[in-house]
Amino acid sequence: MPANLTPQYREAEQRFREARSSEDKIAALEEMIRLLPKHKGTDHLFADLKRRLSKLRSGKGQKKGSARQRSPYHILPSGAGQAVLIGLPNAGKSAIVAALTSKAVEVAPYPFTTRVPLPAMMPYENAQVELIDTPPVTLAEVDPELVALLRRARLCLLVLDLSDDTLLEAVDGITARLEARRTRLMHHCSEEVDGEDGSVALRTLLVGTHADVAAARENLELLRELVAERFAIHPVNTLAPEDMEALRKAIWEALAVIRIYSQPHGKKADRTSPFYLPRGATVLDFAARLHQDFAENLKSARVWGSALYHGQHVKADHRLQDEDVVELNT
Ligand SMILES: Nc1nc2c(ncn2[C@@H]2O[C@H](COP(=O)(O)OP(=O)(O)OP(=O)(O)O)[C@@H](O)[C@H]2O)c(=O)[nH]1
Ligand SMILES: [Mg+2]
Repeated sequence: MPANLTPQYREAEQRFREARSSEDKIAALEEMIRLLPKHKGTDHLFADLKRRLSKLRSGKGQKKGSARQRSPYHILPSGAGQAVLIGLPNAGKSAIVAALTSKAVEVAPYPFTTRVPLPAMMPYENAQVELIDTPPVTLAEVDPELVALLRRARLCLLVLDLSDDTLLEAVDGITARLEARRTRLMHHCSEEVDGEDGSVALRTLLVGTHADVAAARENLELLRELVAERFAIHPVNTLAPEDMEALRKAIWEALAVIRIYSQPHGKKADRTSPFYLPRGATVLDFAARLHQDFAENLKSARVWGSALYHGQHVKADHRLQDEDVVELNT
C-alpha cells in the first residue's frame, strides 16, 4: 500500500465505498484523484483510480462532467459530519451560517432568500463541521429532496425565530411533516436508532434566533416548558459573537463525533488532520476506517489519551475518546 495517504484521502475513499449511485462514485473518485499525494509510490494507484473513473464515466452512459449535473440537494459529506439547518422563512438559518463560517451567504429581511442548499465549513478547534444552509420549509410543505438531504445528515439544526409567537406551531408542523416521510427528529442525546421500516432517527438541536428581541424571553420559556423533553434549545442573537461561539461548541457536541489521530509506527501523530468517528467507536472501528485490511489483520493497538497510561496496549473493543492518539499494529 502506498505511504502518506492523508485522512482527507481516506475520507474520500470511504465516501467512494459508501456511494450507491455512479454519480456519487464519480465525484468521490475525482476527489480521491485530487487528494492523492503524487509520488513514485502512488503511480499504480493513480493509474488505477483513473481507469476506474473512466470506466464509470463510460460504463453507465454518463457523459463527462455529469457529476456536475447532480441535484443541488446532493452534497457529498466532508469534514466531521453534515449539520443541516432547516426552518421557516426568515428564521435566521443563513445568519447562523454567515456567523459561523467564512462563506458569503445571503442574509435578508425578506422571506425565501435562500434558493438552493449551500454547504459551508464551520471550524471548531482543529475540526471542520459541514453546515448546510437550506431554502425554507413551510408548514404546508417540506421538499422531498430536503428530506432526503436530512436523512443522510449527521445532525439537524431546527432554527426558530424566538420573537415569533407561532414558533410552537413551527416545531409541531415541521416535525409532523418530516415524520410523515419517516424522518423522526430526536433529541441529540437520544440513543434511538433508525427503524427497520426505513425510518430514520435524526439527531436534532433546536436553535432559537432573535434572542435579543424583547418577545423572545417569554416565547423561549414557553418553548422550554413544552418541548424540553423532546429537544434541547440553544438561544442566540446571531449578531452577538459570544452567543455564536457558544453555539459553535454546542453544534460540535451535538454532532457526537470524536477526533482520532493516527500514529504511524515510530513517528509522531499528525494532530492537524484528525480522523472522525462516531462517538462510541472502538479501536476496531478506527482500523476499519483506515483500511479494511487493518481491521482484518489487527494484532494490537496502543492508545494515548483514554487508556490508563500513555501508550497502553488495548484490545480491539477499547472505546476511544475524543482526541485519542492510536497506533495500530498489524
Ligand atoms: N435581531 C435579530 N435579527 C436576526 C437574528 N437572526 C437573523 N436575523 C435577521 O432575520 C432576517 C432573516 O435572516 P436570514 O438568516 O436571512 O433567514 P433565513 O432563515 O435564512 O431565511 P430564508 O433564506 O428566507 O429561509 C435577517 O434580516 C437577519 O438579519 C437575530 O438573532 N436577531
Ligand atoms: Mg436563508
